Amino acid sequence: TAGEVITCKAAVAYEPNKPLVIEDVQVAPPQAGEVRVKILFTALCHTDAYTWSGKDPEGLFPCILGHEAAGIVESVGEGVTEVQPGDHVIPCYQAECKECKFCKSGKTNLCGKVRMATGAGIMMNDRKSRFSINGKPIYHFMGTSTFSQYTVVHDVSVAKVDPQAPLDKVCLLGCGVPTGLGAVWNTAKVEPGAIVAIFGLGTVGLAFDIAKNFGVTEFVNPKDYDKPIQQVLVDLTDGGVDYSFECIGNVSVMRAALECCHKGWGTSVIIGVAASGQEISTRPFQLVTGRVWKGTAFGGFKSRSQVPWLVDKYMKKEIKIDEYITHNLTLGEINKAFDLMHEGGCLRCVLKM
Ligand code: NAD
Ligand code: AHE
Ligand code: ZN
Repeated sequence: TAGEVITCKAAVAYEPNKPLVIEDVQVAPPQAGEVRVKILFTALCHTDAYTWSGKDPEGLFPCILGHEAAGIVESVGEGVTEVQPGDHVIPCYQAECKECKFCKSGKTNLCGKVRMATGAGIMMNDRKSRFSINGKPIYHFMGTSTFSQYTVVHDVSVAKVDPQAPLDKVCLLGCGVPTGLGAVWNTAKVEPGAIVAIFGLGTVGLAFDIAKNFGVTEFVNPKDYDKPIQQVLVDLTDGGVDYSFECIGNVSVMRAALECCHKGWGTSVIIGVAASGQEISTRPFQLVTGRVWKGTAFGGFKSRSQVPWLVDKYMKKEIKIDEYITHNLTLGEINKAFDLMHEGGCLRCVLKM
């Protein structure tokens, strides 16, 4: 089928918040610098729900959402050298070209090469989509669009991984798990013994028993107190936490996460994605007195270089993935999977394509 249009099933978001529709979509062959991937498993991340909600300024409709997945290369376009048909891969919404100003800086994992295109739902080469239904284009999403049995990605947006790795598990290394791990290891650089506060135990620990398996020792419910949560935490920790992480996308919680940090050194990392128009605020005095406010995308990991390394770590049982997967459904059940996310009834749900 290389060089030919493939017709396959995909979940199409036609309008904000309207149920996704499973459609037969046409997926064009990969052009120069592009890779067509047969997606075998995809998980759902809250960011998919966020864009679907219509609050993402980069959200475009109709589109094919999805960015946490794993699959096998079906065919490659001209000039693609780093992957070939049959390779097992994880699509990477955060690209890594190794030659742009960002990649060469050594200071960030953000890559500039295809960012304009991935934000505009198109491919760099001809500024068009590779997805269509009866000739009508459907936008890409985050350069990945994994809610489709076949997708086309830029070659700088795909990581080749160990073919022995179970794709129904390592698909989570496309977003959620690296983001949490990297926020701790790369962005905050948390040291052993540090006091850490996590706001939003969603995928990373919704149920108390589950969070305990991940090493959480105390659970504080803001609703159990009259004082603001930042004050509660400062009192509980002799002046504040060493590190805090906001994993919700709520700007008032972001403020609390900064303000519960210890004077002089406490660092707060923003992971949650907040809607268009939302802004963060605090008294500048919070920063003057040594607190640090940071953010992270994909946990600061360089995607193509480090996703294969994370897969190897999982294979050596040095990082957990299985524990995050609470549900397994099929592509046809995708709306049910989003319902589960919104009801808070799951951590990650993996869909078999
Ligand atoms: P999730 O839905 O699994 O988890 C969110 C959790 O926050 C839920 O358990 C929810 O109950 C909890 N929550 C909501 N409001 C709360 C409040 N006021 N106080 C305390 N808890 C609250 O979502 P997820 O997939 O883990 O993603 C979390 C956030 O991180 C989202 O905003 C997502 O878009 C973002 N995200 C960012 C990156 C990045 O690279 N920066 C990567 C992945 C996800
Ligand atoms: N279009 C959104 C951007 C949302 C956002 O910040 N995305 C994160 C990844 S979330 C993954 O679940 C990210 O990588 N940001 C860096 C980038 O280049 O997009 C908005 O709100 O505008
Ligand atoms: Zn995500």
